[in-house]
Amino acid sequence: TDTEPAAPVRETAESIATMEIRGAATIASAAAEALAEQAEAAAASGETASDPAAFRASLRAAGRTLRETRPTAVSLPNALRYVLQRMEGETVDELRRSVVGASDAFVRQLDRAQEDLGRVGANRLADGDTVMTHCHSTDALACIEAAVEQGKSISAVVKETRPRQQGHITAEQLRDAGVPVTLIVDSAARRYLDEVDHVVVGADSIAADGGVINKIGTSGLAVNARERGVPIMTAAQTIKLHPETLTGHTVEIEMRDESEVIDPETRDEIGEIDVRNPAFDVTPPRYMDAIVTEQGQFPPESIVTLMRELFGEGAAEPWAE
Ligand code: RUB
Repeated sequence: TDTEPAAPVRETAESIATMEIRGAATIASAAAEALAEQAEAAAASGETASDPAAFRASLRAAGRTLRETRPTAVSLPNALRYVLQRMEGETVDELRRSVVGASDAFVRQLDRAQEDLGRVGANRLADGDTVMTHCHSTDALACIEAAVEQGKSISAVVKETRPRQQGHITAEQLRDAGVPVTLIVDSAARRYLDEVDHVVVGADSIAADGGVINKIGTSGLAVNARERGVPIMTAAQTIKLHPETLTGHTVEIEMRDESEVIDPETRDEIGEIDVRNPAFDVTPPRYMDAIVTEQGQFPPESIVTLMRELFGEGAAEPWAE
């Protein structure tokens, strides 16, 4: 019953795995778009064009290929779930239209949610504030950009975020938004917290207990921010809520290759050591002041109520064979 996904799906999956496409929201919309491309390809080719069951199987196979790219950002399976649960129809053409329609609707909702969330988060920022950022989060940037659009003057201290230096992307985007940026190495964060009014980060997943899963280093930053008395917020659309954690599952933390940490050319000179490269960590809810979503802001400990509302019936895996 398995079908090889069409080329655009394989390309998107490869780009997610290699982090050419990265960040939880961006991964989610790329995955939804890839399913629409699979639907178009399957409706136009060979056996699937005239066989609704084969068409459905090819969409599920595409879902599995996309699901297997990276494990931590729950926005990816949430995107696949959204689109595949709306796949319906008797004929291949009906099925195709339902998938393409659901994919479009998902991407539109994602954009709208980010805008709404930005306005909510901007309310936490005051004119003249300096914010500190970690990694590159489009949800976190939406809050800062909305504050700037409201006429507030905001400046930023941007952590470079080893090993992949996503902080450079954040620095560039903030600069483009007219925000004065100071770039620092990660280990300088505590020193500069004294000059900062707010820490703003994103999330790859939010657990039912309010734990925030985000780029490695977020939890240390949160502990330091608390110690310095600097408020810290997570900007995360509700597609970052991790449904399986409602029933006690933990979120898998991606371990990436050691070549991101240590240059393979000089690796041999150091000889026999272990290198570990976890991409994410968990910030306990007590170190996070607020989770900002498109549905308002929540103390982390109360996010479970919103999760039950949104995923009360549990999370099916519509991509399963
Ligand atoms: C990105 C990261 C971001 C979240 C949120 O990690 O940790 O903070 O994904 O981003 P990576 P967004 O670079 O390893 O993908 O708000 O854009 O969804």
